[in-house]
Amino acid sequence: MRTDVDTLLEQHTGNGSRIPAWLDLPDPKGFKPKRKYRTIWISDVHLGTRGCNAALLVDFLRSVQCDTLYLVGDIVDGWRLRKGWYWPDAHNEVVRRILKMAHRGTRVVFIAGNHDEMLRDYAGLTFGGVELALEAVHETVDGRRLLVTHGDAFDGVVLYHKWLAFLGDKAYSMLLRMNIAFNAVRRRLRMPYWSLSAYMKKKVKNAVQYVCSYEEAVASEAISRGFDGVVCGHIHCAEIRQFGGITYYNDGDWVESCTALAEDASGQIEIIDWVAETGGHASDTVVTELGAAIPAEAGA
Ligand SMILES: [Mn+2]
Repeated sequence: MRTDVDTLLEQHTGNGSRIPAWLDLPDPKGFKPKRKYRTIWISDVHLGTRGCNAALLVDFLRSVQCDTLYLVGDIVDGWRLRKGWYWPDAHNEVVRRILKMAHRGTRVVFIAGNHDEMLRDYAGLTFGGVELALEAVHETVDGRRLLVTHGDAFDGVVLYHKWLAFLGDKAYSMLLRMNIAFNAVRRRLRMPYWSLSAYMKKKVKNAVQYVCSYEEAVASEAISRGFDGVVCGHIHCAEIRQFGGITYYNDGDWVESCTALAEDASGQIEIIDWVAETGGHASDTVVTELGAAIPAEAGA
């Protein structure tokens, strides 16, 4: 099926240039001056799933500017896509925005997670300005060395042996589906996004215990390897915590909580909660890099 976006893309790509012309188009109108950061970390976007909050993520990425952007794994959900293709235009818009940031000089490092493990074979290569890697070492402006890793490798060493064993994989998928349906109703009632699943996770005692032992496992790895800190994702739980001499950072996710980590010019790292900052009023439409408005979800 042809869409308006296809037509626009043709107008902007069929000119024989070596790269797509949309990379050089100015940003769509209506976006505020960008907040400047040295570094931004995001993970667990899960493109290719219904749970992905692509509209909020595009809004966030358009609102910031950074020297380095780390994509800390599970950006594309290969596990979901293997079961059947699901790729609304809004998910393309996330990809396009990231490529545009790379084109404009942001260093983009993509660390493969477990849901996009198929990309691990390509570690060491660069696609469209995006460097693929298994892990990375980030040096903050104040000279601290941070290990950047998705963090799924630590599932096995924690108490419950498997992430979300407290509910079981099926029950967790069901909870995420409930979260999508719940928020679809809230949107219709013009109520802001509110994560049911993130709320449940904070309330279930075993989940809280799991998160704690996971954080400890990741932190002890960073200590044994001589780092000053570690940045990871994977458990969809944004956090900054001190373990002895090292700092544990988790950038959260864009399925449940819509959070990122950002380092400012002085080396301070903070959690950005995009639902809290924007009121969670996700738009039904996403403005594309070409200026067209498209539905935020497939079939919306
Ligand atoms: Mn993961």
